[in-house]
Amino acid sequence: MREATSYCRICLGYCGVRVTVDDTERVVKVRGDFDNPLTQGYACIKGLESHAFQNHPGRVLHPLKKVGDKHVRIGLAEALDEIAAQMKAIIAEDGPQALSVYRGTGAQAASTMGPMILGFAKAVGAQFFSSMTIDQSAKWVVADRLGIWAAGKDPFETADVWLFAGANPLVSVWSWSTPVQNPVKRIKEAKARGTKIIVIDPRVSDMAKFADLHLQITPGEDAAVAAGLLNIILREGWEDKAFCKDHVHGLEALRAAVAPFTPDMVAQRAGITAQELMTAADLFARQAKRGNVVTGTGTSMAPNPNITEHLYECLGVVCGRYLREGDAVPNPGVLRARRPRRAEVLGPARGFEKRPKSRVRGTVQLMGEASTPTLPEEILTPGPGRIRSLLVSGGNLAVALPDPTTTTKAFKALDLLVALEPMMTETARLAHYVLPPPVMFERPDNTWTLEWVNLSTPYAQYTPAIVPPPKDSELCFESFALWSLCKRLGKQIRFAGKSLDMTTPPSEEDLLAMLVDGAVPLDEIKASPSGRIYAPEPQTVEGPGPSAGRFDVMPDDAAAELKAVLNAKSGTVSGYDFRLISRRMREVSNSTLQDLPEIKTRVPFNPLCAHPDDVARLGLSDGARVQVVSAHGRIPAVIESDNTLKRGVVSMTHGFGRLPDVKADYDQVGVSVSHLISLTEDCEPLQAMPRMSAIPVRIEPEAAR
Ligand SMILES: Nc1nc2c(c(=O)[nH]1)N[C@H]1C(S)=C(S)[C@@H](COP(=O)(O)OP(=O)(O)OC[C@H]3O[C@@H](n4cnc5c(=O)[nH]c(N)nc54)[C@H](O)[C@@H]3O)O[C@H]1N2
Ligand SMILES: Nc1nc2c(c(=O)[nH]1)N[C@H]1C(S)=C(S)[C@@H](COP(=O)(O)OP(=O)(O)OC[C@H]3O[C@@H](n4cnc5c(=O)[nH]c(N)nc54)[C@H](O)[C@@H]3O)O[C@H]1N2
Ligand code: SF4
Ligand SMILES: [Mo]
Repeated sequence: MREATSYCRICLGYCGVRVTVDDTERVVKVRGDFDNPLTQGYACIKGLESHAFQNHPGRVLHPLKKVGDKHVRIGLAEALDEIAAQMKAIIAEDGPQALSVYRGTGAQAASTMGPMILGFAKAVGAQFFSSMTIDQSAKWVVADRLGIWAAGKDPFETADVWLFAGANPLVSVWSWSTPVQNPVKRIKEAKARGTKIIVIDPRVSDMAKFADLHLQITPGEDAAVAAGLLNIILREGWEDKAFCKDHVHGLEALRAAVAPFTPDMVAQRAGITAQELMTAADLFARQAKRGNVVTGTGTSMAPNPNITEHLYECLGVVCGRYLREGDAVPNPGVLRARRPRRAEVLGPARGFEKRPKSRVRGTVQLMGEASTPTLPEEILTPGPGRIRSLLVSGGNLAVALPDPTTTTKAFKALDLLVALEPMMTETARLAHYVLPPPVMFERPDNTWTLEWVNLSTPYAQYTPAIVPPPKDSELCFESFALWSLCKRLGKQIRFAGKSLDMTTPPSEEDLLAMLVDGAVPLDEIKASPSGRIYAPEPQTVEGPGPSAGRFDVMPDDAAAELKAVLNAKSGTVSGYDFRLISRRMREVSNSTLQDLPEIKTRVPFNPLCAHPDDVARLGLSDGARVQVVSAHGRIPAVIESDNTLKRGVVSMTHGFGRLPDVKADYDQVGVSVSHLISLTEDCEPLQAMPRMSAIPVRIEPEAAR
């Protein structure tokens, strides 16, 4: 037995861990690393059980090829030859646009994966999809329409106030601008500093339990709530007038557009009191001088995500809640080179208008990516440009997408489906080839991804591979598979801004080293196995440059969307008296980890949670079997009382269940909520984001059928 130091990469908490390895070089135990200066011993159940993921009997240990209904072993080189030959044939017949790739959330488990997949797509000319456009695509729309503050938002660490809307980072351990490493500790520290926390969530979420003010709103009414907050702020004159004068365009148009959203009207729509809304506006804009808003999947999956996100962002804009000239940059960069931070707006690029639109629904590309919810339609719609091949890395798209019936049909219609995937997931089951990579403790890595996404502390960690791949396995890094396919296709792949040598495959260590261009040499980072908080040369925010732009707070398209919100009928839809909301569970990560023994004992399936009064109103009791019915589908569920929910709201976690054509018992594996969701109806028109929260449903007792 020996112990080694590493960090968990299941989510972006990147918790430092100590890993026990037995004499056969198997990881047998994982615990939090108290020497890690950032996460200080914290690790959640997922990380503590990650050895069971690595040692899972269902893990794929050899490349597989689908022959008939079965997957059989194939040598890696042979598999790569066959995949490349098929890609080549498809390109010859239909052009490279008939190829596509999808990067899932598993890409955060390996820093090299994301840039390599992008490099592959660019090299071969394949269409690029990612989980971002089935997750929080509204954020990209808003960056493109409203603009971005180049220096970044006010840091959480120095904020007087923070508003969380539709985000629960204490469970998701994910956020765009809040530190999430050891998140409960971070929130407690913030509260001790006097930071006021406002939470907008239909549920008394884990985050809401720490809130100074919680608006327990009716799901799907965030646009009205955010408009209502802006209306109060602008009416009372609580905006930062100097900031608006220098950096904002369209303030009067915004003022006029939000004016109809009076406190009484919003209160009625959102099921809160006018006083609560006014208190929130006062706390955010008048009492506090610094601090911003962070949204999550609760708002991006509910209806009208683009205007909702726009208005929540505008709260920070009109109050000028950004790093200003002379402010200290919290993390100038450790692994990543420092870049100038300017106190200026990068004006709205509206890039989505300039790029080609999708042939199937005219949906836009965001940041050059095609829209993931349109992928099944892209595959199933005949004609030039039809997608015939899909390579999935770090994703379980067959489960992640709405409407598993259509999605499965589409994936079966592909000429070529390749999964770079360690587990026999539902997507892997459909794949023509499965190429398994080494998992977490079998691979070296560094915290580059985290520093790129959101890390407010100048911290870095490197981990070597702690154990070799399992004996007699044939695994390959995603980077190797993608490089090898490019080589076979005669294409040059680029990574970290450089063209890779196409004669000798790059090692994972080479690629990791290529990512690092910061002030601290990689060797120095390697010398602190538990990670280290560095003290880089301080950096301050510079003044604006000559090409500074302005935030556009009410462009015509956003105004039209807000008008539609104003005119929309609120309240329940006839025949569907509940609203089903999305929510994440601590024990699983989307579709992963459900099968681990310890996790199974805790969450064997995904229950339907409802307020106890609603359970009683339905004449049911805990454990009763029900059917959840939407306009799109029906699923079985077991009901569970949960007094954190607002009355009339039910919640259920996604990522459970099997493919529609696999016989599976709900009690054993749960069920996919995605049967209740349509790929085509009720979608955001711009980027086709489906309505995946605040879904109108009814609950039928099982006996009624
Ligand atoms: N344990 C765990 N962690 C995860 C994941 C996981 O599956 N499990 N998934 C990862 C992924 S892929 C992502 S994108 C992130 C997401 O991270 P978050 O966005 O923080 O996701 P959730 O924890 O589901 O929190 C969403 C909150 O939105 C609320 N909500 C639902 N509908 C509405 C609404 O209409 N309005 C408002 N205001 N709130 C609403 C829900 O009650 C919930 O508290 O988490 C990541 N981390
Ligand atoms: N109904 C409903 N649907 C949803 C959501 C919802 O809230 N409700 N949430 C949406 C969101 S936010 C997202 S991001 C998507 C998630 O969509 P996906 O990212 O497609 O789904 P995951 O289940 O996170 O898949 C991650 C995969 O990565 C694999 N993996 C783990 N480690 C490695 C590794 O080292 N290398 C490789 N190559 N693979 C690895 C895992 O085994 C797993 O299969 O789902 C979306 N779908
Ligand atoms: S919070 Fe849990 S899953 Fe996320 S990195 Fe830490 S231990 Fe891993
Ligand atoms: Mo996500």
